[in-house]
Amino acid sequence: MESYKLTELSGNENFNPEEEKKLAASNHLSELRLILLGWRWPGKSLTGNTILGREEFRLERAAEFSVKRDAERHGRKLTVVDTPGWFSAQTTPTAYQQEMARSLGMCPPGPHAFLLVVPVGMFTEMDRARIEENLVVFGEAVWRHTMVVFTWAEVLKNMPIERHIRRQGNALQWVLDKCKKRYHVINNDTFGEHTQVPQLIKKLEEMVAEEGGHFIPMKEEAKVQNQDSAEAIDENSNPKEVKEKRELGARPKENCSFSSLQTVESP
Ligand SMILES: Nc1nc2c(ncn2[C@@H]2O[C@H](COP(=O)(O)OP(=O)(O)O)[C@@H](O)[C@H]2O)c(=O)[nH]1
Ligand SMILES: [Mg+2]
Repeated sequence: MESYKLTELSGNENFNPEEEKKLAASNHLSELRLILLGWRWPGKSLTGNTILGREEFRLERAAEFSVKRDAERHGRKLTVVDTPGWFSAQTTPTAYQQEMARSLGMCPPGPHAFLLVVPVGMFTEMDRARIEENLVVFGEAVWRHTMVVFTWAEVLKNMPIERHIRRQGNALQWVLDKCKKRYHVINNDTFGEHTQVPQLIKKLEEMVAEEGGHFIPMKEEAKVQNQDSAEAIDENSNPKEVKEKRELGARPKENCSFSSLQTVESP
Protein backbone atom coordinates (compact mmCIF):
# COMPACT_ATOMS: atom_id res chain seq x y z
CA MET A 1 0.00 0.00 0.00
CA GLU A 2 1.31 3.36 -0.98
CA SER A 3 2.18 5.60 1.93
CA TYR A 4 0.74 9.06 2.14
CA LYS A 5 2.41 12.22 0.94
CA LEU A 6 1.34 15.42 2.63
CA THR A 7 1.66 17.43 -0.54
CA GLU A 8 -0.91 15.22 -2.26
CA LEU A 9 -3.32 15.71 0.55
CA SER A 10 -3.33 19.44 0.87
CA GLY A 11 -3.60 20.02 -2.89
CA ASN A 12 -3.42 23.79 -2.53
CA GLU A 13 0.16 24.44 -3.54
CA ASN A 14 -0.70 25.90 -6.94
CA PHE A 15 -3.67 27.93 -5.78
CA ASN A 16 -4.56 30.56 -8.32
CA PRO A 17 -7.57 32.66 -7.22
CA GLU A 18 -8.56 33.72 -10.76
CA GLU A 19 -8.37 30.18 -12.10
CA GLU A 20 -10.28 28.91 -9.08
CA LYS A 21 -13.02 31.47 -9.65
CA LYS A 22 -13.41 30.52 -13.31
CA LEU A 23 -13.43 26.82 -12.49
CA ALA A 24 -16.00 27.29 -9.74
CA ALA A 25 -18.27 29.25 -12.09
CA SER A 26 -17.98 26.64 -14.85
CA ASN A 27 -18.68 23.74 -12.47
CA HIS A 28 -21.77 25.32 -10.94
CA LEU A 29 -24.65 22.87 -10.55
CA SER A 30 -28.15 24.15 -9.92
CA GLU A 31 -28.98 20.96 -8.05
CA LEU A 32 -26.75 18.79 -5.89
CA ARG A 33 -27.95 15.38 -4.71
CA LEU A 34 -26.03 13.80 -1.84
CA ILE A 35 -26.22 10.51 0.04
CA LEU A 36 -24.79 10.25 3.54
CA LEU A 37 -23.09 6.96 4.31
CA GLY A 38 -21.14 5.60 7.25
CA TRP A 39 -21.53 3.42 10.29
CA ARG A 40 -24.01 4.27 13.00
CA TRP A 41 -23.45 7.36 15.11
CA PRO A 42 -20.45 9.14 13.52
CA GLY A 43 -22.60 12.19 12.75
CA LYS A 44 -24.31 11.51 9.40
CA SER A 45 -27.61 13.14 10.35
CA LEU A 46 -25.99 16.12 12.00
CA THR A 47 -23.75 16.57 8.96
CA GLY A 48 -26.92 16.56 6.84
CA ASN A 49 -28.34 19.28 9.05
CA THR A 50 -25.15 21.32 8.78
CA ILE A 51 -25.31 21.05 4.98
CA LEU A 52 -29.00 21.98 4.81
CA GLY A 53 -28.53 24.72 7.39
CA ARG A 54 -31.35 23.60 9.63
CA GLU A 55 -32.48 20.69 11.78
CA GLU A 56 -34.03 18.40 9.21
CA PHE A 57 -32.77 14.99 10.32
CA ARG A 58 -33.32 13.56 13.76
CA LEU A 59 -30.29 12.39 15.67
CA GLU A 60 -31.40 8.89 16.56
CA ARG A 61 -29.37 5.88 17.54
CA ALA A 62 -31.80 3.35 16.15
CA ALA A 63 -32.52 4.89 12.74
CA GLU A 64 -33.95 2.28 10.38
CA PHE A 65 -34.98 4.24 7.31
CA SER A 66 -33.35 6.40 4.72
CA VAL A 67 -34.85 9.88 4.76
CA LYS A 68 -34.67 12.57 2.08
CA ARG A 69 -34.72 16.30 2.70
CA ASP A 70 -33.95 19.30 0.55
CA ALA A 71 -33.27 22.99 0.83
CA GLU A 72 -32.47 25.95 -1.39
CA ARG A 73 -29.06 27.10 -0.23
CA HIS A 74 -26.08 28.89 -1.67
CA GLY A 75 -27.88 29.30 -5.00
CA ARG A 76 -28.59 25.60 -5.40
CA LYS A 77 -31.20 23.02 -4.63
CA LEU A 78 -29.50 20.70 -2.14
CA THR A 79 -31.02 17.26 -1.75
CA VAL A 80 -29.63 15.14 1.05
CA VAL A 81 -30.51 11.50 1.74
CA ASP A 82 -29.63 10.35 5.23
CA THR A 83 -29.19 6.58 5.68
CA PRO A 84 -29.37 4.44 8.84
CA GLY A 85 -25.75 3.35 8.55
CA TRP A 86 -24.08 -0.01 9.05
CA PHE A 87 -23.10 -1.79 12.22
CA SER A 88 -19.44 -1.37 13.00
CA ALA A 89 -18.79 -4.44 15.11
CA GLN A 90 -21.02 -7.06 13.50
CA THR A 91 -22.67 -7.97 10.24
CA THR A 92 -25.30 -5.44 9.24
CA PRO A 93 -28.81 -6.93 8.95
CA THR A 94 -30.02 -7.24 5.36
CA ALA A 95 -32.91 -4.82 5.93
CA TYR A 96 -30.46 -2.04 6.78
CA GLN A 97 -28.35 -2.80 3.71
CA GLN A 98 -31.46 -2.69 1.52
CA GLU A 99 -32.39 0.60 3.12
CA MET A 100 -28.98 2.02 2.21
CA ALA A 101 -29.36 0.77 -1.38
CA ARG A 102 -32.84 2.31 -1.48
CA SER A 103 -31.30 5.73 -0.93
CA LEU A 104 -30.30 5.65 -4.61
CA GLY A 105 -33.92 5.67 -5.73
CA MET A 106 -34.63 8.62 -3.47
CA CYS A 107 -32.47 11.01 -5.48
CA PRO A 108 -33.08 10.16 -9.14
CA PRO A 109 -31.38 9.92 -11.57
CA GLY A 110 -28.51 9.29 -9.13
CA PRO A 111 -26.52 11.12 -6.49
CA HIS A 112 -23.80 13.57 -7.39
CA ALA A 113 -21.86 12.35 -4.41
CA PHE A 114 -21.75 9.89 -1.57
CA LEU A 115 -20.50 11.53 1.60
CA LEU A 116 -18.69 8.93 3.65
CA VAL A 117 -18.89 10.28 7.18
CA VAL A 118 -15.90 9.33 9.34
CA PRO A 119 -15.32 10.75 12.81
CA VAL A 120 -11.90 12.04 13.67
CA GLY A 121 -10.47 9.47 16.06
CA MET A 122 -9.11 5.98 16.02
CA PHE A 123 -9.67 4.26 12.68
CA THR A 124 -9.16 0.51 12.57
CA GLU A 125 -8.76 -2.17 9.95
CA MET A 126 -12.27 -3.34 10.94
CA ASP A 127 -13.63 0.13 10.13
CA ARG A 128 -11.94 -0.04 6.73
CA ALA A 129 -13.27 -3.52 5.99
CA ARG A 130 -16.82 -2.48 6.96
CA ILE A 131 -16.65 0.53 4.66
CA GLU A 132 -15.42 -1.64 1.81
CA GLU A 133 -18.10 -4.30 2.24
CA ASN A 134 -20.90 -1.76 2.55
CA LEU A 135 -19.88 0.45 -0.35
CA VAL A 136 -19.46 -2.52 -2.66
CA VAL A 137 -23.28 -2.78 -2.66
CA PHE A 138 -23.23 0.25 -4.97
CA GLY A 139 -20.56 -1.21 -7.27
CA GLU A 140 -16.92 -0.26 -7.75
CA ALA A 141 -17.87 3.04 -9.44
CA VAL A 142 -19.11 4.32 -6.09
CA TRP A 143 -15.55 5.27 -5.16
CA ARG A 144 -15.28 7.78 -8.00
CA HIS A 145 -18.21 9.66 -6.49
CA THR A 146 -17.32 9.36 -2.82
CA MET A 147 -15.86 12.04 -0.59
CA VAL A 148 -14.81 11.42 3.00
CA VAL A 149 -16.34 13.94 5.40
CA PHE A 150 -14.56 14.08 8.73
CA THR A 151 -16.75 14.91 11.73
CA TRP A 152 -15.78 15.52 15.36
CA ALA A 153 -13.13 17.86 14.01
CA GLU A 154 -12.81 19.63 17.36
CA VAL A 155 -10.93 16.55 18.59
CA LEU A 156 -8.09 17.63 16.34
CA LYS A 157 -7.59 20.85 18.31
CA ASN A 158 -4.71 22.40 16.40
CA MET A 159 -3.55 19.29 14.62
CA PRO A 160 -3.83 19.45 10.82
CA ILE A 161 -6.12 16.76 9.42
CA GLU A 162 -3.25 15.55 7.21
CA ARG A 163 -1.28 14.67 10.31
CA HIS A 164 -4.25 12.78 11.74
CA ILE A 165 -4.62 10.83 8.50
CA ARG A 166 -0.93 9.95 8.50
CA ARG A 167 -1.05 8.89 12.14
CA GLN A 168 -4.03 6.60 11.60
CA GLY A 169 -1.97 4.58 9.14
CA ASN A 170 -2.84 2.32 6.25
CA ALA A 171 -6.50 1.58 6.98
CA LEU A 172 -7.67 5.19 6.72
CA GLN A 173 -5.20 5.95 3.95
CA TRP A 174 -6.64 3.05 1.94
CA VAL A 175 -10.10 4.63 2.12
CA LEU A 176 -8.77 8.03 1.08
CA ASP A 177 -6.82 6.50 -1.77
CA LYS A 178 -10.00 4.82 -3.01
CA CYS A 179 -11.72 8.25 -2.96
CA LYS A 180 -8.85 9.83 -4.91
CA LYS A 181 -7.90 11.68 -1.71
CA ARG A 182 -11.10 13.68 -1.68
CA TYR A 183 -12.12 14.73 1.79
CA HIS A 184 -13.62 17.60 3.73
CA VAL A 185 -13.50 18.45 7.41
CA ILE A 186 -16.85 19.65 8.70
CA ASN A 187 -17.50 21.45 11.94
CA ASN A 188 -20.91 20.34 13.11
CA ASP A 189 -20.94 22.90 15.91
CA THR A 190 -21.31 25.71 13.42
CA PHE A 191 -24.77 26.19 11.98
CA GLY A 192 -25.91 28.92 9.64
CA GLU A 193 -23.75 31.04 7.40
CA HIS A 194 -20.23 29.73 7.36
CA THR A 195 -17.78 29.10 4.56
CA GLN A 196 -17.50 25.39 5.27
CA VAL A 197 -20.62 24.38 3.33
CA PRO A 198 -19.81 26.52 0.25
CA GLN A 199 -16.31 25.03 0.39
CA LEU A 200 -17.75 21.52 0.49
CA ILE A 201 -20.09 22.32 -2.40
CA LYS A 202 -17.18 23.64 -4.42
CA LYS A 203 -15.18 20.46 -3.84
CA LEU A 204 -18.19 18.34 -4.76
CA GLU A 205 -18.79 20.30 -7.96
CA GLU A 206 -15.16 19.83 -8.90
CA MET A 207 -15.51 16.11 -8.27
CA VAL A 208 -18.62 15.93 -10.46
CA ALA A 209 -16.81 17.80 -13.23
CA GLU A 210 -13.75 15.56 -12.98
CA GLU A 211 -15.85 12.39 -13.01
CA GLY A 212 -18.00 13.59 -15.91
CA GLY A 213 -21.31 13.73 -14.06
CA HIS A 214 -23.25 12.13 -11.27
CA PHE A 215 -23.23 8.50 -10.13
CA ILE A 216 -25.36 6.26 -12.35
CA PRO A 217 -26.99 3.41 -10.44
CA MET A 218 -26.38 -0.08 -11.78
CA LYS A 219 -29.24 -2.22 -13.10
CA GLU A 220 -28.99 -4.55 -10.11
CA GLU A 221 -29.53 -1.66 -7.75
CA ALA A 222 -32.48 -0.49 -9.79
CA LYS A 223 -33.97 -3.93 -9.22
CA VAL A 224 -33.50 -3.65 -5.47
CA GLN A 225 -35.19 -0.26 -5.58
CA ASN A 226 -38.14 -1.63 -7.55
CA GLN A 227 -38.58 -4.51 -5.14
CA ASP A 228 -38.59 -2.13 -2.26
CA SER A 229 -40.57 0.65 -3.89
CA ALA A 230 -43.84 -0.74 -2.55
CA GLU A 231 -42.49 -0.10 0.92
CA ALA A 232 -40.66 3.08 0.07
CA ILE A 233 -41.24 6.17 2.16
CA ASP A 234 -42.55 8.44 -0.53
CA GLU A 235 -42.42 11.93 0.89
CA ASN A 236 -45.25 13.07 -1.39
CA SER A 237 -47.72 10.21 -1.26
CA ASN A 238 -49.45 9.55 2.03
CA PRO A 239 -48.26 12.04 4.63
CA LYS A 240 -49.89 10.16 7.52
CA GLU A 241 -48.22 6.88 6.60
CA VAL A 242 -44.91 8.64 6.00
CA LYS A 243 -45.13 10.23 9.43
CA GLU A 244 -45.87 6.87 11.05
CA LYS A 245 -42.96 5.20 9.29
CA ARG A 246 -40.62 8.00 10.20
CA GLU A 247 -41.67 7.80 13.80
CA LEU A 248 -41.09 4.08 13.68
CA GLY A 249 -37.62 4.84 12.39
CA ALA A 250 -37.08 7.19 15.29
CA ARG A 251 -38.33 4.79 17.93
CA PRO A 252 -35.43 3.14 19.72
CA LYS A 253 -35.50 -0.62 19.78
CA GLU A 254 -36.07 -2.04 23.19
CA ASN A 255 -32.93 -1.57 25.26
CA CYS A 256 -31.20 -0.29 22.20
CA SER A 257 -28.11 1.49 23.30
CA PHE A 258 -25.05 1.55 21.11
CA SER A 259 -23.64 -1.64 22.66
CA SER A 260 -26.92 -3.50 22.75
CA LEU A 261 -27.29 -3.14 18.98
CA GLN A 262 -25.45 -6.44 18.92
CA THR A 263 -28.62 -8.14 20.06
CA VAL A 264 -30.52 -7.05 16.95
CA GLU A 265 -30.96 -10.06 14.71
CA SER A 266 -30.91 -10.21 11.01
CA PRO A 267 -34.47 -10.61 9.69
N1 LIG B 1 -18.99 17.10 19.20
C1 LIG B 1 -19.50 16.64 18.07
N2 LIG B 1 -20.59 15.88 18.12
C2 LIG B 1 -21.09 15.40 16.98
C3 LIG B 1 -20.51 15.71 15.73
N3 LIG B 1 -21.24 15.08 14.77
C4 LIG B 1 -22.21 14.42 15.41
N4 LIG B 1 -22.13 14.61 16.74
C5 LIG B 1 -22.99 14.02 17.78
O1 LIG B 1 -22.88 12.61 17.65
C6 LIG B 1 -24.12 11.99 17.86
C7 LIG B 1 -24.51 11.18 16.65
O2 LIG B 1 -24.80 12.07 15.58
P1 LIG B 1 -25.81 11.62 14.43
O3 LIG B 1 -25.75 12.69 13.39
O4 LIG B 1 -27.15 11.28 14.97
O5 LIG B 1 -25.09 10.28 13.93
P2 LIG B 1 -25.57 9.25 12.80
O6 LIG B 1 -26.02 8.02 13.49
O7 LIG B 1 -24.36 8.98 11.98
O8 LIG B 1 -26.66 9.90 12.02
C8 LIG B 1 -25.11 13.09 18.20
O9 LIG B 1 -25.19 13.20 19.61
C9 LIG B 1 -24.46 14.33 17.61
O10 LIG B 1 -24.84 15.50 18.30
C10 LIG B 1 -19.36 16.55 15.70
O11 LIG B 1 -18.79 16.88 14.65
N5 LIG B 1 -18.90 16.98 16.90
MG1 LIG C 1 -28.64 9.35 11.85
